[in-house]
Order: sequence, then structure tokens, then C-alpha cells
Amino acid sequence: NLQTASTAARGTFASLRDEDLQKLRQILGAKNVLTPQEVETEELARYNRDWMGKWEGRSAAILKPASTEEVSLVLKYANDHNLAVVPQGGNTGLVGGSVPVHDELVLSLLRMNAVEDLDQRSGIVTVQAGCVLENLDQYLAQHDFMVPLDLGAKGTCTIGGNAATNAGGLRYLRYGSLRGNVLGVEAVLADGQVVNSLSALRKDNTGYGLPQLFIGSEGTLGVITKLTILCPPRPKAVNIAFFACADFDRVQRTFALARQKLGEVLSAVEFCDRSAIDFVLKREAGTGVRDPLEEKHPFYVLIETSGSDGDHDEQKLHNFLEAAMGEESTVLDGVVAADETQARAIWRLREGVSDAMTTAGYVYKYDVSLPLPRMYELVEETRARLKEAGVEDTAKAAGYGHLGDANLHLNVTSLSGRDDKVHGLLEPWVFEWVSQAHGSISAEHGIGQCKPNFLHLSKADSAIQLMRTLKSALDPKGILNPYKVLA
Ligand code: FAD
Ligand code: 2HG
Ligand code: ZN
Repeated sequence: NLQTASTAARGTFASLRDEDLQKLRQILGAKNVLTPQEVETEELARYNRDWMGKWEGRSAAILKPASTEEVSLVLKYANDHNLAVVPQGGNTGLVGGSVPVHDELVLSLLRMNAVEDLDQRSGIVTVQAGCVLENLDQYLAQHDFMVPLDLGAKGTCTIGGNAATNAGGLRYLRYGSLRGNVLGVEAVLADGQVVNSLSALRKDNTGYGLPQLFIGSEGTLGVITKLTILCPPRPKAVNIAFFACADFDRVQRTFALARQKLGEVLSAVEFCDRSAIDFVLKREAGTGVRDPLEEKHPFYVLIETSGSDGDHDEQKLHNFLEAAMGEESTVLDGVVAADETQARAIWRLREGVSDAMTTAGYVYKYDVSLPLPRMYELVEETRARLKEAGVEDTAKAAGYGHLGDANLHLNVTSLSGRDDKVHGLLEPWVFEWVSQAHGSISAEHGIGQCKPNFLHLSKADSAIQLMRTLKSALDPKGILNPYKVLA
């Protein structure tokens, strides 16, 4: 049932033996080591299979450490005995990076979920890697701070997984990358060495930026156990507006106008096409999530403002609306959320697309960044390609994503299930199209086991070679997340 899975043969790793199990149980406690022999199939599948059911391994054991020291002891043992390990957080990743390909041990960080410290003046939080993003955000809310990251999987994904994938999400436009906001990382290397690079300083140029090695490395260079993150104050006034546009040119002009008129209070600019919205409306039928506009339109733009002074922000939003609906006439219709319930329902229209397109059939997902003017061309050309092949009635393409970051999510749902013909039409064509347009084949989801064979389309050979050098320096036996990222 695969999109693009690793075809790599099993490496020359050892197979788990009874004496290994005994040792691992000594380190972690018997109940924190699950094996296929002792656990219900469904419980095991939570760790072996990704949430879309696209990738599934057969882990010899699931390991659940509770401390950095336990992670260190487990990795030292695994490295000494040549056992391969997959670090796992909430298992919400979209590129098959968090599940085993063969029988690798799964190292779940979910028990390491404590918020250890918050500096109330600077907003710098120290948190264990397995803390669920939403739980961290709720903790910070009690102290008037927020995580500088938000995404649809917030209720399940972990902050360690977010850092390991350098997740982008819905507020990247305002707060930027985790590469900027994560100040420090504590990580355990493949041989069990604990690297303490947990700086809580905004400025620290003492040598190499070691935390950056682990951010976005998808569990291939080390296991992140703890992070320090610079968190912004929680905004006091938040407004959400939802607009309809007639074409993608007007979508882009609406974004440009929003930047001009809303300036520093702009916190998100997202977009969906009609097809994406139709999937959500069908999926959410009966939940209270509905199209807030009377007529159907080809494109929608969601704009969020966040600031500290409600009147000031509303005045700015008013000026923007006047220009967008009047002199500039970039939007056809629009609505500003009147209360929090409506704001949540509007956000759901956008955040719900991924799930709606996944559950409607078999979904092929592409997460790309492109020069903004060419972003929607890819969706149009995909549709034309599906039509030409005569599969347009069963293979439905939609475009949506983080307009403010020129990050397109092209999803194609095959309503009749997985389809080799559709797959063959999409790959490698999509990746090559993106490469020729000077885009990135992975804007925010990473490479995982899905895209190692296409990495060269977005990275120079010399850069890939340096990645290999780093990998063999930090993990000479290659036990950490094998078959992922590098082919
Ligand atoms: P996992 O899925 O468990 O792991 C992801 C990768 O990180 C794997 O390679 C794993 O080995 C590694 N890893 C996990 N924890 C650690 C650790 N402690 N140390 C080292 N390596 C580790 N992504 C975006 O960028 N933007 C979005 O807007 C976005 N929206 C999403 C919406 C939905 C509905 C879903 C399901 C996913 C979305 N994602 C998005 C994907 C995103 O990458 C993940 O949700 C999240 O960042 C992964 O966190 P996780 O804890 O689930 O990690
Ligand atoms: C989003 O922005 C996520 O909704 C998921 O990054 C995108 O499922 C996808 O393709
Ligand atoms: Zn996204």
C-alpha cells in the first residue's frame, strides 16, 4: 500500500536476541519494552505503521525510555551490538521517517514529556522531546507565551519530532523557522554519548552551531532528548478573515496587499483551492464546519492577524478589507470571524484538508516550495496530465498550503484506492517539474523513506556528499534511522 517506500535491502544489522531483550529490559524496566510476541497487533501497529497506513515495518521491539540516561544506555547497547534504531515521537510525519523499514527497534520518546523550566522574563522554555506540541502550548498559555509553531497535528506530534523534521506549519510567516527559535538541543549520539548543547542564550557564537545539526536531521544524526526554545508573548488580539478569489493571480495580489496593509500584525496567510475545500466540507458534514460564504469560488485565502492592541489591529484589517474589496478588487467576497467558534471553524477548513484528502481514498502527497508566481501551475498541469490519461474522474488533485511561505501542498486522492497508473503519472514527474522550476521537493515535511531517491533534484552532489560525511562521523555504523534521508 505504498506511495514511495524504501526499496533498500535490510542492512547488515544484527537481529534482536533474547539476551538483548533481557539487557534492554534491565535498562528500561520490563513493561517499557514491547515485543510482537507479547503485545496486541493493533498496539504494535501504532508504532510500526504511519498514520496514513502507507508505510509499515516489523519492529523487533518498541522501547520506551523515561530519561536521557536511559536513551544513552539503550543507544550505547544498540551501537555495541549493531542493532538499528528508529527514533519516534507522535508518529505523525508524512514521509515514512518515523516507522521502521525492516525490523529496526523503535525508540519512542513519548514518556519523556515534561516541561522542565520556563524563564518568565525571556520566554525561553526547556522541554523534553516527547512533549506533545499542544500540551506545551497550553502550558505556555498559562504564562502568556506561545510556541512559535502551530500545525494540524498539534494534538499528537511532539516538540522533538517537530525539531527533528524542522516542521514549518501555519505561523512560519510570522515567527520563522525552528532553526531560529530553537536555541539549544540536548541529543544522544548513536554511541550513547550525550551532547549538551542546551544553550538558553539568544546570541552564542562559540564555534559551530551544533543544535542545527539535529534540527531537520530526521533522527539520522542523533536522538533529541531536550530543547530550549525562544517563545514569543501570546498575542492578546487575534482576527481571522476568509476571502474568495477568482484566480491565482488575485490570490497572490491579496497576499501582497495583506503584507503591505497589515504589516507587523500579519501572522498567517494560507490558501486552498475549491477542490480542497470540497473535500473538507464533505468530511466535516454535520460537525458545524461549513462554507462561510454563500457562493462557491475557485480559490480561498485565510488571513490571520495577531497583535497586542485589538483596536489598532481591527483598524488595520478594516483598511486592508477596504483596499481588497474596493480599489484593488483582489477578492470577490469575504468574512471576518465574529467570535472564537467561527474562527476555529474557519481554521478547520484549512487544517482539515490533509485529513479529508487522506481518508477519501489513497492520497499521493507532495510538499514543495516554488517561486510564488509558478506555484499553482503545478496543480493545473497535474490535473491536465490526469485528464489526458483518462483518470480525472477517480484521481482528484487539489492545491493548498502556506501561501505566505510559497509552500504548496499538492495532494492527489485516488478515490478507488492505490493505483499504479496514477502513481506512474505523478512520480518522478512532479519532482522533476519542481526541480526544473528551481523549487524544493520538500518544503517542510522532510525526506524520510519517501524521497531519498529524489534528493539530488534539490541538492547539489557536493552538498549530499557533505551530508554523508556528517552521517558517518556521527553514526559510523549507521544504526540511527537507516534507509532514511540518504539513499
Ligand atoms: P514523528 O512522526 O514521530 O517523526 C518524524 C521524524 O522525526 C522521523 O524521522 C523520526 O525518526 C524523527 N524524530 C522524532 N522524534 C525525534 C527525536 N526526539 N529525536 C530525533 N529524531 C526524532 N509538518 C509541517 O512541517 N507543517 C505542517 O503544517 C504540518 N501539518 C501536519 C498536519 C497533519 C494533520 C499531520 C498528520 C502532519 C503534519 N505535518 C506538518 C507533518 C509533521 O512533520 C509532523 O506532524 C511533526 O513535525 C512530526 O512530529 P512527530 O512527533 O509526530 O514526529
Ligand atoms: C498542512 O499544511 C500539512 O496541512 C499537511 O503540512 C499537508 O497533508 C499534506 O499534504
Ligand atoms: Zn503544511
